[in-house]
Amino acid sequence: MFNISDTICAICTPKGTGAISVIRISGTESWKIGQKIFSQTQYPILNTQYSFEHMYAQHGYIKDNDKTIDEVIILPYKAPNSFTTEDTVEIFCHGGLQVTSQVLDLCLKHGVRQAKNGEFTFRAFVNGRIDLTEAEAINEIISADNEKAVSIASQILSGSLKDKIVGFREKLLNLITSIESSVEFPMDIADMSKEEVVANLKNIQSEIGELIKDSREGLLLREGIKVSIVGPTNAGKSSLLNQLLESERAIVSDEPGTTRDTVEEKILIDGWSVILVDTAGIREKDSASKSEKMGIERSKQSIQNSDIVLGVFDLTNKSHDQSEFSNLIKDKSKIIIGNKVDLVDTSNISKNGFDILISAKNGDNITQLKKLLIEKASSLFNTRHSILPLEARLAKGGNTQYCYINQRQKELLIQCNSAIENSTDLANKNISEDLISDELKNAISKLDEISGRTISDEVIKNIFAKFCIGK
Ligand SMILES: Nc1nc2c(ncn2[C@@H]2O[C@H](COP(=O)(O)OP(=O)(O)OP(=O)(O)O)[C@@H](O)[C@H]2O)c(=O)[nH]1
Ligand SMILES: [Mg+2]
Repeated sequence: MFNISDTICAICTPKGTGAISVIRISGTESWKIGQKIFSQTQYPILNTQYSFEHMYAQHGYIKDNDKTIDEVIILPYKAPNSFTTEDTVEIFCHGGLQVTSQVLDLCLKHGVRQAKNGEFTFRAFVNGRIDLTEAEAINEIISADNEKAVSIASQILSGSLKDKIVGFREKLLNLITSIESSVEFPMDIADMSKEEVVANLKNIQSEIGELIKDSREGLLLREGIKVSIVGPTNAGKSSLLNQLLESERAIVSDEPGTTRDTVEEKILIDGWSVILVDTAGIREKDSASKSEKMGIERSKQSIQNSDIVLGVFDLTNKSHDQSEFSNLIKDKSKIIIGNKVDLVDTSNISKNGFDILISAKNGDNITQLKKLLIEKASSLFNTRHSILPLEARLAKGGNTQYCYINQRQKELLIQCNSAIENSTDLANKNISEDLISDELKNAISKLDEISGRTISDEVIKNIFAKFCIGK
């Protein structure tokens, strides 16, 4: 797939102008090439003799023979103490498009190959510095668009998932050893009874089951919590969307039925990624036009697809009846909002049935609404671990680490658990130990695909293709 004996190089910083750009060279030839193209600044006072040293930054010039290309800082790393575990050189040059590509071209001229997407991380993986879960976490950190997604990925990068997978693997291997030795030495006292084997398998299965169950939460944190703004026409839904976004994103008008299609926007509230969906007002279909009816159908669909519903009602409109909506949103986590509080005398309003009274027009109580929304969002999570502060997590019997698996890992864990289930069935039916241990080996092979211990080139290619060049 990738030739790992070549020396490779790439620009590691984003394309464009900036204060500095970083060019990384990795492989056996990297120090030799670095030394060829770099000339150290002469410091007469220090009178130093220049040579490359691990993690010792030097100031100087990148030169193509006598022609100076740029003034730079160069930083060599000696194998195995680098990102890739190979000899590596990083050049910090000025961040112009032209100058950066000239430095890169000079490296290429000296026989280095341009790195492909994710090739540096791939080397860190094949050279055993990180496993595949950690490689995937690096890419997640780079692409994360909210604080929570970064925090999940950093936990995994620090080995939280790797440790779990290694733990499951060890337990399954021990069981295989125990089962196989009872076949080879049947007269010996088996170190585990059939009941014990089954109980152990059930434990592993349930630990894996927890990881699978919690993956939904990871998705909410990574991709954002879907919040639909629904209610009767003219209640102020689009005004609320605009108020939350702090921009005039949706059309607001006093004409009922203004919003026809759903309008979706992502915002960050307190480090949470929230996908807000403004919907068409729901009213009797008889009074709605054909396109509005289609919009109403979409609103209903949006309610089904959302994690939280904001039900908006106009406090000045007596016909805004919440009961009509109660069926539509009964199974949903929701906040019922009385809007246009600026137009009513609050002493005459019964707060009954409303969680909060706001003015979407002038922003009254919007900060409190955001707080309520975050409380609702937090309640979607398993209090045992997740995003709670460490102390709260420990108080609930959770642990210091949490990890949310991605879709690829989830599919493999489901397959792993079904192989464990099969082996439990076989054990319960007293079917041959060989078949039981074959199923357990199959379960281990799924764990090995997660960590990358054994995995097809095709899957590796797909994973690293998602990385950018230079990573
Ligand atoms: N005074 C006052 N007027 C508001 C408030 N919120 C919305 N309005 C007004 O109510 C009218 C309807 O507002 P929209 O935000 O378009 O209502 P909507 O629920 O999106 O309406 P549809 O898209 O037709 O379903 C507009 O004239 C807004 O200016 C509020 O809090 N106070
Ligand atoms: Mg609207």
